[in-house]
Amino acid sequence: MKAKEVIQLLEEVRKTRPLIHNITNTVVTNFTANGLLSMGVSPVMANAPEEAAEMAKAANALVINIGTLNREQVKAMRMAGIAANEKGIPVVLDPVGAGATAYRTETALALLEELDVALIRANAGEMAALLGESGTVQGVDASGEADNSKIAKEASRRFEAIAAVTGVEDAVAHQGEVFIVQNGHTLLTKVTGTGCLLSSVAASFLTVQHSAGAVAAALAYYGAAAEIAGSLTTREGPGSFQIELLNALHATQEMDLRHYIRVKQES
Ligand code: ATP
Ligand code: TZP
Ligand code: MG
Ligand code: MG
Repeated sequence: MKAKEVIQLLEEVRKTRPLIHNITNTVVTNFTANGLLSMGVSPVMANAPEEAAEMAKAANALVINIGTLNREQVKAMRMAGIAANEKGIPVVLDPVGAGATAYRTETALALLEELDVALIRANAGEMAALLGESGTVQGVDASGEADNSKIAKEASRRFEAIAAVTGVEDAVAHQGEVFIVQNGHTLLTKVTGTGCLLSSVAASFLTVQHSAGAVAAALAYYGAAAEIAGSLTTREGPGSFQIELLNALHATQEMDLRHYIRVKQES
């Protein structure tokens, strides 16, 4: 994938300024909202079953994140998901901690069964857990080495959705297409919520183009922003990196992306 394609999609996202409805966890709510604002889109968080469907109807994409789920929130996820499907906007599922407890795995699988999900974005351990493989999740983090491309292809087939498996290299698979995104920075693993924010960034790109390529572009833009932030803060560490990541999501323009984007396509 050429940097030009990433730039075009990013510019389109910024121009249309989509509203992203997030039903997300209590750890990352503020960081997700600030990250989306930084990149130039509008976030809204709405968790109550009383308003979830109405908010989804007003939005351009819905992100369902099971990081700190409870019964009421799951009810809201279902209602919002059904409303989003009716409206035809993309629904993104981030199955945080799937495999760590049965409740998380079962809830994620039930949502995949009930809703038309456009994108599942997870680390390798979570995605493997959804596929019925165990032993690769520690809390909300992936543990050990994994073949992200293989897992993404399998998940995409099984759940009939775009599947993005992130880690050192990210793999995005759908309908025979596989993108490998090589952008990123190790400090992303030292700040909580970087995966959750990424899921919402990917949802923003899906509002302008429903494709695996658009998801790969979102991941490349995000990874490039992380590299820019990392280059400014390697000596300072995760605290400064978190701030610089927001700055880079905001400031990253054509010239930066031309220099950084590394996306391969598998045949
Ligand atoms: P986890 O809960 O395991 O941290 P996550 O949901 O936070 O997973 P990650 O897999 O950490 O999601 O992906 C978030 C971002 O961090 C992605 O852009 C990914 O490419 C990047 N990333 C993750 N690990 C690394 C790494 N070791 N080196 C470079 N980039 C990484
Ligand atoms: N515990 C429950 S949700 C959450 C933690 C630490 C945040 C996970 O964020 P990410 O983006 O998956 O690292
Ligand atoms: Mg992470
Ligand atoms: Mg995560």
